[in-house]
Amino acid sequence: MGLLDGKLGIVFGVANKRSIAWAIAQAWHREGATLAFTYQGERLKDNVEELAGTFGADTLILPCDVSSDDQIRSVFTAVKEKFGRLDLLLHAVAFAPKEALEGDFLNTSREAFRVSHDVSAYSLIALAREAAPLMDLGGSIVAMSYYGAEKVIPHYNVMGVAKASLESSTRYLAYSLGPKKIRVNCISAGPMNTLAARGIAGFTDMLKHYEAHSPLKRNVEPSELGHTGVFLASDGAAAITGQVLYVDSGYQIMGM
Ligand code: 0WE
Repeated sequence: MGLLDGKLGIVFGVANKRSIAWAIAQAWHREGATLAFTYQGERLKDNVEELAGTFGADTLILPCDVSSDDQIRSVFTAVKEKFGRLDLLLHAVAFAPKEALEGDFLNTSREAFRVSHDVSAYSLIALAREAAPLMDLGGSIVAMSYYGAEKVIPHYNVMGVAKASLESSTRYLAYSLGPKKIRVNCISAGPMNTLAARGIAGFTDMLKHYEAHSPLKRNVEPSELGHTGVFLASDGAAAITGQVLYVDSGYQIMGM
C-alpha cells in the first residue's frame, strides 16, 4: 500500500540523477504514483528517458520549455490523452543568466530580470492554469524554493527576487485553486549538490556553513526532499496550502 496509489502526476525539472525533481519523482513513484516527465531541450532528452524509462510503459516523457505557452499546451494535451486526468504536479525549474548570478545585483539587466522571472516564477502560474482542469478530484502542486527568496544570499541575486515571486505566486494560486481542492505549496530546500549548483562560486563553503550553523548540523539528503514531496502530495497534507515548508536542517529559524 503506497501513500499515492492510483495518483497521476507530472514532473517538470529533471535534468539528471542528481536533480531534486528526480528525488521527488522517485519517492512519488515508490508510493504508487504513475508519472509523466518533461525535459528542457534535446540535450536532456536522453537523460530523462534513461531515468524515467525505468518506471515502466505507462510513463509519459515529453519536451517542454516552460517559457513557451505552445509547448505547455502540447504537454497537457498529451497528458489528457494518455492519463485522462491529473492529481500531482512538481515544479522544479529555475533559470537566471549566469552573469546575473555572478556580479553585483545592482547591475541586473532588464532581460536577466525578465527571463529569470519568466522561467522560474511565471511558469508556475502557466502550468497550474493548464493542470487545474485535469485535477477534477482536487490535486497537489509542489514548487521548489530557496531561502534567498527572503534573505540576501550573496550572488543569488535576481534568482532570490524570482523565488520571492514564486513563493508569493504559490499563495495567490492556493487562494485561486482552493475552491477546486487543489493545494499549492513550496518546499524551500537547503543547498543541494545538483547541476543547478555546479560552478557556483563558494558552493562547497555553503554546504560547510549549513553543517556548522544549522540546528541539525548537517546538509539535506535528496531522499528527504522526496519524503516531504510525498507528504505534500498525500492526504496527510490535505489542509495545508499556500505554505513554504523548510527542508533545510532548520537553518531558516536561525538569527545568528
Ligand atoms: O535556485 C538555485 C539555482 C538556480 C539556477 C542555477 C543556475 C546555474 C547555471 C538558476 N539559473 C542558473 N543559471 C545558470 O546559468 N539554487 C537554490 C542553487 C543556488 O544557486 C546559487 C546559490 C544556490 C544555493 C547561486 C548563488 C549563490 C547561491
